[in-house]
Amino acid sequence: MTIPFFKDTMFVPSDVVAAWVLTIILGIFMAIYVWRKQKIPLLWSYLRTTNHRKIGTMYVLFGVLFFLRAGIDALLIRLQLASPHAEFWVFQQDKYNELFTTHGTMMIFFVAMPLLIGLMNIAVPLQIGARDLAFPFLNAVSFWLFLAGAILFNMSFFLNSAPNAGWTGYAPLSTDTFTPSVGNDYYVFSLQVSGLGTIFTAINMIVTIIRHRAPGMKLTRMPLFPWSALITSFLILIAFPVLSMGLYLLMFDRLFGTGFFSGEVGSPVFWQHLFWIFGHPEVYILALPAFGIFSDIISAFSKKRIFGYPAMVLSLALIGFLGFMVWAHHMFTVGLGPMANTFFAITTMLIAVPTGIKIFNWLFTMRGGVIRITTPMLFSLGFIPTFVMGGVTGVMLSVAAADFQYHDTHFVVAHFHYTIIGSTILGIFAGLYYWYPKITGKVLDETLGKWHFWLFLIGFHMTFLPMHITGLQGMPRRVYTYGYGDSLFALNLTSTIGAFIMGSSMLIVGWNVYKTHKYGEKVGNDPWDGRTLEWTVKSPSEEHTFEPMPVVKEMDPFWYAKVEGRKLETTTDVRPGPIPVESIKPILIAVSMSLMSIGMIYSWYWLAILGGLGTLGLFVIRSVTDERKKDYAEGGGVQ
Ligand code: HEM
Ligand SMILES: [Cu+2]
Repeated sequence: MTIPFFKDTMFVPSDVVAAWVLTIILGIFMAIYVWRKQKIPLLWSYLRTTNHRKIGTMYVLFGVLFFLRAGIDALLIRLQLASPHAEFWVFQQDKYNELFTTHGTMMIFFVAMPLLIGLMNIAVPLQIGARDLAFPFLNAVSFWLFLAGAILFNMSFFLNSAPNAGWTGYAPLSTDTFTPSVGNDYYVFSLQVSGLGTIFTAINMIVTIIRHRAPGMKLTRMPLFPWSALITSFLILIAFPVLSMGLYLLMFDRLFGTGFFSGEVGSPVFWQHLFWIFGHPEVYILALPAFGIFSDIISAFSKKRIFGYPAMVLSLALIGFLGFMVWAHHMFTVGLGPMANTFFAITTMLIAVPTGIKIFNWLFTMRGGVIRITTPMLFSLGFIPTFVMGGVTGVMLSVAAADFQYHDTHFVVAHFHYTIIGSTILGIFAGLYYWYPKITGKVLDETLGKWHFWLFLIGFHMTFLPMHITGLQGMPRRVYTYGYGDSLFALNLTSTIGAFIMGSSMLIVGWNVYKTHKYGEKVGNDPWDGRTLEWTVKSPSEEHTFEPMPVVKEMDPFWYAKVEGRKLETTTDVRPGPIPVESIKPILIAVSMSLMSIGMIYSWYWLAILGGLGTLGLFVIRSVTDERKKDYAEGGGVQ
C-alpha cells in the first residue's frame, strides 16, 4: 500500500497498516474499559508495585500477549510454506525474513523468558518461605526493562523497519553493509535493554534463594523449582553479559564504523562465538526452570517424594555446567577443524547423560505412586516423550559429520521446537495451571484445560514431526518457498494444518480464563493437596505472607505435617525480610533507557544523551534515598 506522506510517497505494507488500525481500535476500547470500570487506581498501583506476585503476574500477562504476536508470526510463516510457490497476502518485499526473525526473537526473549521469570517471581518466594525477593525495587526495574525492550522491539514493526537477520543476528548480514536500515539496530537495543533486566533478575534470585529461605530450610530440603531457578540464575549471570558484549560490538560496527565482525581484522566467526557462548546456555536457561516445574508437579500428583532428589539437583548443575562447553556445535560447518568439532561433538553428547538421569527419575517418581491426571500433570506427562524425541534428534545433530547434512534445514527447526516447546512451553502451561490459584485465587476449569492440552499436543506433533522429513529431504530453513517437484507439499500442508490446531488450542485458554474469572469459585490455600510451602499461604498470596514463619525440618514439610495430622511448627524469631514499597522510579528508569535507545537507533544524539542522563540521574537519586524509611519509622513490616 502506498500512502501520500508529505510530498513524497511512502511504501507501507498492508499488514503494517492493518496492525496500526487494529491497535488503535483496541487501544480505544481498552481506554474506555479502564475509564468506565474505574480501574485507573488499580493500574496506577501496578505501575508502582514492587511486590513479587504482582510483578510476576505482569510478566505473565505480557508474556502471553507477546506469545500471541509471535504465534501469529508463526502462522503467517506456515501459511507461506503451506504450498509450493505460495504468494501469501502479507508476503511483500523481504517480509519472510522479518517474520522468522521477529518470531524467533520474540519467542525466546519476550515469551519464554518472561513467562518463566514470571513464574519464578510468583512461586519461588512462596516455596522457600521468603516474604519477597531480596531486592523488590530492583525486581520492578527488571520487569520494566524487559517490557521496555519488548515494546522497542515491537515498535520496529509498526514503523515498517522490523529486524531481518534472524534471531541469531549473524554477521556480516547484520552489519550495516548488508542491512543498512534501522531494523537490526532495534534488535541490538531491545535485546540490550531487556537483557540488563534479566541480569538484575538473576542477581535478585540468587540472593533471595541463598539468604531468605525459611528457618530450617537447608538447600537440601528445598523444592526443585527453586533449585532450578538458582542454577538458571547462575547461567544467566554468566551467559547474558556475553550477549551484551556481542551486542555492544555489533552496535559499534553498525553505528560507528568499526570492524569487529567484518573487514580485514574482524571476522563474522567472532560474532558466532560470542552469540553461541550465550545462545547455547540460553536453551538451558529456558529448559532448566521447566524441569523444576515438572519435578514439583509430578511429585505432587503422584503423591510421592521426588525420586533421587540429590541426583536431580546434581544433574541440573551438570547440565548447566556442560551447557557452557558445547556452543560450537552450532558452528560445525564454519571450519573450526576436526579437533574442535570432535571436542564439541563429545561434550554435546555427554549432556544426554544427566538429562537421561532426570527422565528416569521422573518415571521412577510416578512408579507406584497414586497418580492424579490433572491438567498440570497432563502437561508434565506430555513433556516426557516429546522432550525425549527432541533429545534424540539433538544427539543426531551432535554427530559433526552428519550435521553437514542437517545443518540449516528444517530438521534443525523440528529439533529445537521439540526441545523448546517440549520443555519450556509445556512447562509454562503446567506451571500456570498449577499456580493459577496463587495468582488469582481460582482454579482454571479442568475440562477446558484438558481440551487445551490435547489440541496443543496433537497440533504440535502434526506441525513439527513432518519437518524432520522435509529437513532430511533438504528443505532449507529461512527460505520462503520450495518447488513443485520437491515432494514437499503434502508434508508442509500437514505442518500448516497442525500449526492452526495449535493456534486454536490457545483460544480455549482465553475462554477458560474468562469463564474462570466469571464463574469460578474462590479456593482455599491448598486446592491441589500440595506438598510445599506455597500451599500454606492464602490464594491469591498476600503482600505479607508467612506471618508467623514456618520452621522447616524436612523436605516437603507441609505434606508430612498433613499426613501426620500436625500443624507446621512456626516461629516469630526470624531474620529481617525485604519490604515491598511503591515507587514510580523503576518505570521512569525504563522510560529514560528507552528514550536513550531510540536516540541511538535513529542517531538523534541529543535524545540519547538526554535519556542517558535521565537514567544516570535516576540511579543516583535511588542510591541516596530509601523508600522504606517510612516503614522503619512506623515499625511496621520491619522484621
Ligand atoms: C506455536 C507454534 C509455532 C510454530 C508453528 C512455529 C513455526 C516455526 C517455523 C516454521 C520456523 C522456521 C522458519 C524458517 O526457518 O523458514 C520457526 C523458527 C523459529 N521458531 Fe518457531 N514456531 C512455533 C513456536 C515457537 C516457540 C514457542 C519458540 C520458542 C520459545 C519458537 C522459536 C523459534 C526460533 C528461535 C526460530 C528460528 C528463527 C530463525 O531462524 O531466526 N517457535 N518457527
Ligand atoms: Cu546448542
